[in-house]
Amino acid sequence: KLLSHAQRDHSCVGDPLSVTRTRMLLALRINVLAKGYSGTSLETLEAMIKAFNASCLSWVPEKGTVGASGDLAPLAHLALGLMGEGRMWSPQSGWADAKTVLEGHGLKPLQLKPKEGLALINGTQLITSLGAEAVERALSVAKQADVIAALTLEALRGTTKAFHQVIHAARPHPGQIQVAQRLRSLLDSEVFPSQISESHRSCSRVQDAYTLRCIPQVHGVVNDTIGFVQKVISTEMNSATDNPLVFVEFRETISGGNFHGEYPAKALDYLAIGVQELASISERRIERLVNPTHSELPAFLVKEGGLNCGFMVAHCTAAALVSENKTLCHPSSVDSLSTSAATEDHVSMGGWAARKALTVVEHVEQVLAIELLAACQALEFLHPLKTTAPLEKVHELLRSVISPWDRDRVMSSDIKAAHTLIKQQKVWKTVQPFMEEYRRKMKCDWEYSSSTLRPSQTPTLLSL
Ligand SMILES: *[C@@H]1O[C@H](CO)[C@@H](O)[C@H](O)[C@H]1NC(C)=O
Ligand SMILES: *[C@@H]1O[C@H](CO)[C@@H](O)[C@H](O)[C@H]1NC(C)=O
Ligand SMILES: CC(=O)N[C@H]1CO[C@H](CO)[C@@H](O)[C@@H]1O
Ligand SMILES: CC(=O)N[C@H]1CO[C@H](CO)[C@@H](O)[C@@H]1O
Repeated sequence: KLLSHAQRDHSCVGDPLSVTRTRMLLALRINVLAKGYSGTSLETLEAMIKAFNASCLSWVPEKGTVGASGDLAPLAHLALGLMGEGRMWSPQSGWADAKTVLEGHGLKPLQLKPKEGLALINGTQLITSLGAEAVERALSVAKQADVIAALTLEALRGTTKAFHQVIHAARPHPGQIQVAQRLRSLLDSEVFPSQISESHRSCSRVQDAYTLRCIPQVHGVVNDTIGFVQKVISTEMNSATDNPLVFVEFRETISGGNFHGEYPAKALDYLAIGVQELASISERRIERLVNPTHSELPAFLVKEGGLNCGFMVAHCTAAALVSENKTLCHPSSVDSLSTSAATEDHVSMGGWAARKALTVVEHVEQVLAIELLAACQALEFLHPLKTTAPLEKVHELLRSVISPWDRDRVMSSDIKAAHTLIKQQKVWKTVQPFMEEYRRKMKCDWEYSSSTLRPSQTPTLLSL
């Protein structure tokens, strides 16, 4: 009774989830029920799979879960559509009355049997479905951040000394080692000669500012953070998170607390905090690119500075996004408000953690898109000197969709186009074959770790 109440109570607010996100929500809910601990009938499960197969997707507002008794309100909306109530979307019908949409696909509305109401709505799938998207996009942007940072380093004529394997073997955090390897594979002039690097080989600079020198340390911990969060979210996605759980083998139904969202909530707060650092350090590199004192290039990367603002405003955009997302990194899971007349007296606020994490990841993509534009623009001023082969390819990739900044025009379409390249992982795909080539050539280097560090092996392989 309580359940049918919750299900029919339109207690969520806000914009509806996109249909792709609702589809993920439904997929994860099906995955939980398929584990067999929820006491649902096969018939109900199959009806849900049929709806999933036909992409019949309920109208689910995105706000309104405290992430403790599962994501009750959003999942109730998901169930409501499947029961033929409220609104529903399908590719054929668009948004329409749920019953009509189901019937249009030859599907019958769910008729819930005992316990099934609970089984449909008690679990952490909203947090987890949004969280999984945030993790996937974070994985993609983090790899590409290394490539974009390498471009900036070349454009600023930085040194690669700080990426030497022995430095990282002496502090062997896996992500740090990984990022340093990636940077070497993009910048090692022994394997991929760079005319730019050659042009300043004899300069007196010993070390660069932190935003260049410490890329492996800063991007490295982001890598490891994403790895940690990915593990938590994967476990969560493949768990029975409703309550009570039915154990057929013991003929027992036991009440527990698997619906509590603290695990994914904490992990997603941590994801936002981790990934945000990529934007934070990227914005500082953009500053170095547009500031002639640091770059020794034309101010704001444009000729005739009196007439053109160049990248001045794009830098402001990046700074604004970074600032917004700094606020969004305030952890939501440190909050808890008692609900359900003090029975559900500690909650995770994981729904907000997931939405925030996703927003931060999107913003990080946008800031890196601006750095990609600025770094490629900076390279224009170093022509005819060329950078390394892999980075030249990235420059070509960008130039295949965006022309150089000769004089002021509307920049938002450039940022959007660069953002699309990042979202489609094109920057990564462009350099991947070169990284593999490098890995083959430097087999020993790639497998270097602190345990194999011996004086005789030290800098023989590379003269970075
Ligand atoms: C759903 O689609 C999958 C993949 O096409 C298919 O194997 C499965 O039988 C379908 N399930 C139902 C219940 O229609
Ligand atoms: C879902 O989880 C919470 C925890 O048990 C529990 O209080 C409740 O019985 C379950 N169902 C609903 C509707 O809250
Ligand atoms: C996001 C990402 O690039 N993850 C990598 C972090 O580092 C580990 C260990 O080197 C890699 O296996 C991951 O692919
Ligand atoms: C609010 C906010 O939402 N911050 C920025 C961080 O990332 C999201 C995604 O763009 C952007 O929409 C915001 O602009």
